[in-house]
Amino acid sequence: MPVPKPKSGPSASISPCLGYLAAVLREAGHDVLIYDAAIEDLPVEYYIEQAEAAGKPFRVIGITAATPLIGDAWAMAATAKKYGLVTILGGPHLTIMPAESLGPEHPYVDYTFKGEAEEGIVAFVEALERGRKPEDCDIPGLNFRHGDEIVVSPISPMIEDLDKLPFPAHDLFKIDKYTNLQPLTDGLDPHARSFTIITSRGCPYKCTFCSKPVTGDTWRGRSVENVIKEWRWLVQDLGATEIGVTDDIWNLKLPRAKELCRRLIEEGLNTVPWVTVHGMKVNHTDPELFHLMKAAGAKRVGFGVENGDPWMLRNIIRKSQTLDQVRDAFRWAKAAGLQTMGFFIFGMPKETEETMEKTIRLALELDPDLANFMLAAPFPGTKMWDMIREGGEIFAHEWPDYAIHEQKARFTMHDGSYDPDLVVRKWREAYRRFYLYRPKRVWEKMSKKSFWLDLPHTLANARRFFIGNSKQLAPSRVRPEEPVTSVKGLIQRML
Ligand code: B12
Ligand code: SF4
Repeated sequence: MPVPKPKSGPSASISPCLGYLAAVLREAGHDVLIYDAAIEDLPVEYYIEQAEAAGKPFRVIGITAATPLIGDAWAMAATAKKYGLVTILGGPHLTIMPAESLGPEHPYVDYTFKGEAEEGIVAFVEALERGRKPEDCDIPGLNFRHGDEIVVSPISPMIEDLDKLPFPAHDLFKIDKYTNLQPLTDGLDPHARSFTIITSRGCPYKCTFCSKPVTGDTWRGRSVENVIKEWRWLVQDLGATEIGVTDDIWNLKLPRAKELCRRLIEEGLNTVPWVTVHGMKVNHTDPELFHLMKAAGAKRVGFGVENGDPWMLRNIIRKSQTLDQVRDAFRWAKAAGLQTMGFFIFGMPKETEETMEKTIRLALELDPDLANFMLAAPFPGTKMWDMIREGGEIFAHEWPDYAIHEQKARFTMHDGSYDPDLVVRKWREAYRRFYLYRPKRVWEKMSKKSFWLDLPHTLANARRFFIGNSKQLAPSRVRPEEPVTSVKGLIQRML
């Protein structure tokens, strides 16, 4: 097939699930190709046809998807089906909604998988190899059609001893394409070779916006030695220049977190900067941890702050942390010389102008290097989804509406306590007040070389954050919008 003109892929981070699944399959003797649509220049057909031409056609395609990307997963499965591949979908969305993708509108999906699949995927592929139907092989987590019925099996058991797993197949990723862990890392190094590492799985907390069926209620940590071994591979053999720790909560056990830092220092692995991509839990920190992290090479730490109102934190978000703990963590991290990121959520149920104002003020007070204000999204499988289904209405009807930067008011509540348009306005105001209305911050940003190198991207982001478009308002407030065609126009609109 003709080779399409390469597109320049956006920066993205290595997906641990693809790495782990590829690793166990490779260990079991299978040939594996990792295709990460986020960075690939060529469509998946190209690789399928190339393998066919080489006389080693692929037989199975496994596709992973979080909720906002499920439509892309369906499209890829449909493409692969045209070439006769067996298609299986797994990942967060399938763990929560295993049956949806097996409905009659998705005939190209053969199987879905619920839960962790390091054991299941190997059993699945081996069944096919032996000419057996995987559905006859009693594979926990595997879901399939049986006549007109959809059979959903119990979730695959969580892997207790993570040290038994091979390291993710980091070497199978096109690492030159992963130059930036994700937008939130703000281009620590625009030419980085950015790897990710996951030192633990799961989280015992129960935040209401979090997809708990995916993370599980328990925490399983890898041993420090096992983590160090993988870290050494990344730094010494694969030339990592930036590492993202992507655990849900890597610092749950404070002594273990400190031990990991000490070992990184002892091993001389502290030369490569690392960041906690997904945030640390503030109530499992102390000043010593941050000093050790700094000495161990950490550059930037993120914290889930979520809201500035103690009642919201306790009763609606159920974050199990206090504002004092938030303040302490930021103070200690800054004192240790670490850059900080704060994650804030706007528009949880019961949110009012006053609670959102408190969130903005808290962000200004904490003054992290990066603040990320997110609009609350009621993902299926969360407590928040239940709350809104009981007492409100969800506007987001398509799964892509749940994506990170789709700035829409996604729901309202029937008791009249919630104004979705106000939520969107306050959320935009948060960005303006944090990033624009403080001359010192604007100057800091503009004096960095990376700001000018990344200007087109920055302007595109600014336009989305500060202006949005008419479709991004709640249905009751749709207004016509004039296009912004110049920097001057952009600044005028922002102000
Ligand atoms: C790392 C991470 C990221 C990284 C992604 C890195 C990457 N390229 O994959 C970044 C920071 C970019 C990110 C972004 C987002 N994330 Co995120 N992220 C995570 C996190 C913390 C860890 C994921 C992970 O690597 N786990 C370890 C691996 C080994 O487990 P796993 O991914 O679940 O994979 C296992 C199984 O699911 C299964 N499996 C997975 N894929 C497949 C495929 C097949 C074929 C099979 C058979 C099995 C299978 O087997 C795997 C091995 O056991 C999870 C939380 C969590 N604990 O899952 C949230 C999580 C996945 N993210 C979430 C969300 C909401 C997002 C965002 C949408 C953020 C937002 N609010 O808008 C964005 C969008 C991501 C996108 N483009 O789809 C939600 C997803 C909810 C949902 N319903 O989809 C989660 C579950 C967080 C939460 N608890 O709510 N995220
Ligand atoms: S602390 Fe993080 S991972 Fe744990 S439940 Fe809350 S949001 Fe989810």
